[in-house]
Amino acid sequence: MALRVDVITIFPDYLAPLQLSLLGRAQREGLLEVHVHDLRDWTHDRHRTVDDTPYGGGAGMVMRPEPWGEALDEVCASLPGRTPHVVVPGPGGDVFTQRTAGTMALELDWVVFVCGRYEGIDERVYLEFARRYPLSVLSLGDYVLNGGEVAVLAMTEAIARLLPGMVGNEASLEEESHTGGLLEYPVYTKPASWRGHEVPPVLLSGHHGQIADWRHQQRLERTAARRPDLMQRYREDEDHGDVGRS
Ligand code: JB8
Repeated sequence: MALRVDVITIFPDYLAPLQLSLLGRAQREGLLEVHVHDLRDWTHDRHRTVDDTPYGGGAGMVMRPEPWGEALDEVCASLPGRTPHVVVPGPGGDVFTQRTAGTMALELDWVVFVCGRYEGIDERVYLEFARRYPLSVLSLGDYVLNGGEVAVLAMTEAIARLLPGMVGNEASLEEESHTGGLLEYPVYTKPASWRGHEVPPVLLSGHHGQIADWRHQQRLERTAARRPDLMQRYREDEDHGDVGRS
């Protein structure tokens, strides 16, 4: 069954990239089905208002609960017999990692993304829909976007490339076995000399054992230099995420 993704947003055009490249191909091949909805379709006033001033005062505007309530009622009931996982991108959520992407690709058949804007969505929308559906607030990392749309693009791409049946992902869906818990080694192509920068000679040597050793050493050095957090986990993890050899 294809992964169904619904996105509710006030900027449907922002999600146009979901039709391109890998995500477009996944849809054409029947592995993914994306439906983007305009939240304003669930307003009833002539100005299609989705925001209002915050109770208690303060800067900015808050998304009104009624359009979200009606939108989620309808979208979440649109596939009889299936239950959506509601995902709200937000800087206060659990961090979305490669493991999150892999778990979602493997275990979910329907994700409804809720894209907030302004100062956020009235808190009662979370309470209402968390009571009715599995609901996660997920953050891309410790920085702030203007809304959830860019996070939905990132999460959907990260998930879709791990879907069973996508070419090139026959390797495990586990982060550890995908990356080995280390950063990647540097890659080069022709020409062997470019603007005075030479490709490391070992890569031209044809000695496959030496090349593998050099690449592994590069991964260790880069990870130690750039991501001491990953390096510490790598040192602590006895089997370095190896698969299946007992
Ligand atoms: C208003 O940084 B974020 C993010 C920021 C937002 C909203 C949603 C997500 C809504 N600001 O992930």
